[in-house]
Amino acid sequence: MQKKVDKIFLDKKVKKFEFDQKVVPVFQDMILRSVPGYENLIKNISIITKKNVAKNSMIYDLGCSLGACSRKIADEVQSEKIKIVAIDNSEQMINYCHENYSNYKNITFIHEDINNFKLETASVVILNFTLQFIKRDLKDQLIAKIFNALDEKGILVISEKVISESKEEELFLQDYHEFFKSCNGYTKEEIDRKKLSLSNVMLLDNIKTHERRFKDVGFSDSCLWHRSYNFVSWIVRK
Ligand code: GEK
Repeated sequence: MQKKVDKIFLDKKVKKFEFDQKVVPVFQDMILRSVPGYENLIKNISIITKKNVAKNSMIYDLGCSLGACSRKIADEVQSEKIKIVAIDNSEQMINYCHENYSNYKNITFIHEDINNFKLETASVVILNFTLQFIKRDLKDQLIAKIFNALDEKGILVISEKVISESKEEELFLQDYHEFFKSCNGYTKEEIDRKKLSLSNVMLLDNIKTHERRFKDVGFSDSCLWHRSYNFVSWIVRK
């Protein structure tokens, strides 16, 4: 995995954020320095998957970026019987995966919009910080599609940055998150520029809205199993 340092927002010109050729080489550095608990999430998503994957069934990693979840699962489960399908609509991300991870024989990397992709029956579906990039009017139908694709005992593992219900908590957690980023070497200017670049691209909900959506599409229950500041993850059961 490449280890180039993310300097994208040292540039004063701010453009709408895209997962493009500039982001690919710095993506790992960017996500590690921006998402508190990321490594722990990846490790534990592989463990959660190992516990739930059914024999000969499909695992989907939707919005896979550079396939961190998929690769960790393939390493952890170590069975030729599992089939992981990792999908991203960034051509550059998927090209990188094709070029660098062809040794992962049970992962198929696909360039596609997950809103249009037809899912086959699966025992585990992962949305690790992907729903937050899906347009508001498409979020419900994506979660419903995942519900319909999961087998009887299937699970969705979903991680998201969330907003708070109260203004006070929102400011409090934002302050901690920005301090986390500054401790990881980002300047105030870089933090502000990235925030601007992500406005109207990263579309966040609060915890209640997510949990209501899981219920509304038919999931029986959701467990918030991980939280670091305003970054949370659920295991959602059919
Ligand atoms: C990880 N899960 O490292 N269809 C397919 N992919 C999409 C779509 C879409 N409609 N919209 C956005 N993406 C990864 C991290 S990053 C999260 C996920 C972040 C993709 C987008 O191209 C990007 O690669 C990914 O979702 C979100 O565990 O960078 O904060």
